Amino acid sequence: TDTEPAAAVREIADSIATMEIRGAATIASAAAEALAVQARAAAGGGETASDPSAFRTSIRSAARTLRETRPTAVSLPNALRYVLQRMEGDSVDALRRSVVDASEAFVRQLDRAQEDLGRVGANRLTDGDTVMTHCHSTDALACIEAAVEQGKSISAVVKETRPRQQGHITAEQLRDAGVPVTLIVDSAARRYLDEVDHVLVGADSIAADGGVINKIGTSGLAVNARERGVPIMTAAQTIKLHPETLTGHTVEIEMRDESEVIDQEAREAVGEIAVENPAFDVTPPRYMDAIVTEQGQFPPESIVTLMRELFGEGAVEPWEE
Ligand code: RUB
Repeated sequence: TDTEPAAAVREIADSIATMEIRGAATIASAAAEALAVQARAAAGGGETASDPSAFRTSIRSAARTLRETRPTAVSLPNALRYVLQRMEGDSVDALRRSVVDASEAFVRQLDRAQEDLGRVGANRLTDGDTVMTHCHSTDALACIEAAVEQGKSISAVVKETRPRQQGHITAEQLRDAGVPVTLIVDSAARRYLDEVDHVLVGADSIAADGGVINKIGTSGLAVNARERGVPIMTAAQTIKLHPETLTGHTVEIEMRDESEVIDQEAREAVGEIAVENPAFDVTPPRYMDAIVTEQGQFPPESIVTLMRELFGEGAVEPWEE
């Protein structure tokens, strides 16, 4: 039917679902770009070209397909909201232009926000500091990279991050930035906390109460860091703020396939047991020292003020008809 998203959009959605495209910021820019792909396809010929209403329907349908890929990172629906709220015009041509422009503006803003946030986070780091990381966060890496650019010498203890081992990506990127890296298994984190000056993580969503939703294991790391007296910060652009939590909604934690945890042979050997694989957890605000955004750093308890300012109207869902 004419509301089926373009094949190229389906491909992007599949890449997000299979985690070829992953990490909250990267997912957000891929989703915004996918809407531009859909806009060009829908305006490119066939019956939809002459019909503004069919054009809008096809963009909303593409947005729904993208929305359904992964549930936890709010940057994804926030990216779709940003573009859809700027879709306007009386002709297909004007509509297409508005979607493509909004998509490009979103990606530009995202890149700028990450740079600005990096400088804020870097100010918290001192020459000679060692930072412990969890998972792979482009926002968190921006802080370390900015500190290095400021001439500070920083080293890193990188948690491998089971089951998908995104820590390997972090290790590689830090090495490329000239940061000495020590890779450890997740369960060694507490032992190494005595040797680090900061814990630095990213976020997939930030709730109105200041709760930080990030890769599974973040909350345990935060509790251990507090116990060891090591400050922990989350680097999160404001597109990670979850508007629906303003009205009491909770953030859905993605449950992924057991095959990420246990291979088929081990699964057969172990037999009738349950295997669970939650991808994210919630760190309560009292265990987080600071949320670093492109608008400055905030104690988690005060993030709600910024959230009201940016998403005061609550969570609109412009992809619904
Ligand atoms: C990635 C993850 C990252 C955040 C922030 O999880 O938890 O810490 O998404 O990343 P997954 P960024 O690998 O399951 O997508 O700062 O790049 O937005």
